[in-house]
Amino acid sequence: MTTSSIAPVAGSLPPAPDAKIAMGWMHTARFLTTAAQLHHLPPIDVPEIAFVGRSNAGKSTCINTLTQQKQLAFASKKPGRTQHINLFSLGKQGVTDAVLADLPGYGYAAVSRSDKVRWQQVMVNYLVSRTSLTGIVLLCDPRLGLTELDEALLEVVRPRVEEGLKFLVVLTKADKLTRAEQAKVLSITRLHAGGGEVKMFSALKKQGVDDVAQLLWQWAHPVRPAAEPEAAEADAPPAGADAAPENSDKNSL
Ligand SMILES: Nc1nc2c(ncn2[C@@H]2O[C@H](COP(=O)(O)OP(=O)(O)OP(=O)(O)O)[C@@H](O)[C@H]2O)c(=O)[nH]1
Ligand SMILES: [Mg+2]
Repeated sequence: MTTSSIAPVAGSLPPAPDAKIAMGWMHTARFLTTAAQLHHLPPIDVPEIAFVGRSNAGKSTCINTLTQQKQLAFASKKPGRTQHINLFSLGKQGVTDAVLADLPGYGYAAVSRSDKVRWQQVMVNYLVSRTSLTGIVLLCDPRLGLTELDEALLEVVRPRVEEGLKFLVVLTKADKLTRAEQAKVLSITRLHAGGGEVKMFSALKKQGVDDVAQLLWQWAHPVRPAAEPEAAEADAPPAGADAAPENSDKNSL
């Protein structure tokens, strides 16, 4: 394991919502679409949060646990279960205000070399160029720690994290570790994540679920900077002029 680190820039996050609000929001998740290629993904105009990590790390299970739905994402004992980018919409009253992306895992030995290379290219392109990508949740089995492949992913996303992309390391399967082991791996991973957020999580014991849900809610509902009075005045349309629509709908879901 190398000692590279990644430190997200401070963003303007709203105060953490009540856990019930965050979990209620998560529970609204519904399947949106699935795609094997980047260009098959629909453009979206709400924050997109991607779950990435080694095969079998627990990405799909984490999504099911957060959304309190047993089979929203395909989880399996067999590594390599998720083979497409699967998108899920979140939002009350059917109004999408965020999207979760479940990505295929990397590092699965039984995959052919050509499939590995193809998937690596899709994933790197996704991480580098997906404009709606607002946050990345890197899932990691704490018994393995951040592996070389995870470190390579950190390098790929580093420039975007430095520009404000949100980043969280979730250490899954915490139920496999004692409390003392959890404390140790948390502090080691925090060092590697260079001060970035790291959280312990167990789908089995429901550990860390509220915490992660609250953080993702914050990512998806950033505080909009208040317009400066002078700038606001200068930008104000002349009396009687029609206000421009706030959003063009060319990128809508
Ligand atoms: N004990 C325990 N097992 C877990 C936990 N989370 C996931 N697992 C198990 O880990 C295995 C892999 O889980 P998945 O959610 O399918 O992993 P994935 O990262 O989506 O895997 P790929 O789709 O292959 O990339 C399954 O057998 C899960 O039941 C957890 O918190 N505790
Ligand atoms: Mg999966």
